[in-house]
Amino acid sequence: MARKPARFSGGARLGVSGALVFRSRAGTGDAAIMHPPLDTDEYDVALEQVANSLSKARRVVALTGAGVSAESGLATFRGADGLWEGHRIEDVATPSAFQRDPALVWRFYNARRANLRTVQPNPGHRAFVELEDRLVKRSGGDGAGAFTLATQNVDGLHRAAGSRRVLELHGSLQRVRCTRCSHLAATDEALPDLPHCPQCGHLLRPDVVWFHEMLPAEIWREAAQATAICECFLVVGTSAIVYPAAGLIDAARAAGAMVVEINPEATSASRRGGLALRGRSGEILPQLMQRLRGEKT
Ligand code: BJW
Ligand code: ZN
Repeated sequence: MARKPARFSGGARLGVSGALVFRSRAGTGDAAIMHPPLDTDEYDVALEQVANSLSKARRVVALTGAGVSAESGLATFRGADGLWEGHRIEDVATPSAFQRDPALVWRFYNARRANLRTVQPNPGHRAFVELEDRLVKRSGGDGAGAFTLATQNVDGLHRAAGSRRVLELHGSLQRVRCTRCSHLAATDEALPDLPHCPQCGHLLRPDVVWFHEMLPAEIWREAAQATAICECFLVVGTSAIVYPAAGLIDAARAAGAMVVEINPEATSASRRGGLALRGRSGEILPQLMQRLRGEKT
C-alpha cells in the first residue's frame, strides 16, 4: 500500500487542541482514545516522523513517569492497581501524612524500596540510553545539553539502565534524609520500620518530593532550561497531571518543540496537542531506536 503523506510536521500543528493519535501495531485496548484508531500504515508514518525529528534535533528532552517502569513490574500511581493498602498516593505522599502517621508512610516506602531490589530496567529504559548515546555522539564535544531525561520516577531505573543526564524531579527512593539536621545518605538497604538519623537521632524520611513540597531547585532549573531550548520533547508514561513537572510540556510547546507522547492511554498531555503514539514505552521506544539506526520495524 502506498504511504500516506505525513500529516504532522514539527511545530506546524502546535496549539491545536488534541493530539494526532497513532496506535502501535500491538494495540492497547484503549477505549477512551480521543481519536479514531488509524491504520498501521499511518502509525508507521508517524513513527518515521518522530525518528526523523529525533535524528535532526540538536536538543531533546524526555519527561518520564511511572508508566516507563510499569514493564519492569512497578505499579503506576493512578492505574487500576494504583492504590496502596486502600490509600491514594495523595493520602500518603504528603508532609502532613508523615507528621500524622510516620509508621504508615514508612511502611509504604519500605515496601516500595524492597520491591525495587527485585526489578530491572526494561527495553524502554534501555532505548533512552541508546538515544542519549546517539545524540551526545552526534553533537560532538561533550554533548552537554544534547539530551536531558527529566524523570518523575524515584526508582533509579533510568540510571541503572545507564542513562547519564538524568534529572530526578521528585527525588529518589534510594536516598534518605533527616527531618531535623542536614544528614543525607544513599542507601538501598532494608531499613527499620521507623529509621532514625545516625547523627542527631531524629526521624529519617525518604528523600522524595511530596505534594506541597518544592522540587529540588537546581534540578528544576536545569529541567526548565533544557526544555526552553529543546526541539523535540518526549512525554513518556506519565498521566501529566502533577505539577510543576507537567508544566514542562506546555513550556516545550511554547518553545516550538515537537511534542510527542508515548502512552497506551490518552492523557492530559495529549489533550493539549502534539502527536501521540499509543502503546507501551517498552515497545515503541525500541521501535523508534530501530528507525534511528535505519532499520525498518
Ligand atoms: C504506560 C505504560 C507503559 C502505563 N508504557 N505508559 C499547578 C496546578 C495544579 C496543581 C498544582 C500546581 N502546582 C502545584 C500543584 C499541587 C501539586 C499537584 O500537582 N497536584 C496535582 C495532583 C493536581 N503539586 C505539588 O504539590 C508539587 N509541589 C509544588 O508544586 O511545590 C510548590 C508548592 C509549595 C507549597 C505549597 C504548594 C505548592 C510536588 C509534586 C510532588 C509529586 N510527588 C509524587 C510522589 C513522589 C514520591 C513517591 O514516589 O512516592 O510523585 S506524587 C506521584 O505522581 C509521583 C509521580 O512522580 C507523580 C506523577 O505520576 P506519574 O508518573 O504520571 O504516574 P501515573 O500513575 O499518574 O501515570 C502513569 C501513566 O503511565 C499513565 O498515563 C498510564 O497510562 C501510563 N502507562 N503503562 C507507557 N507500559
Ligand atoms: Zn539528623
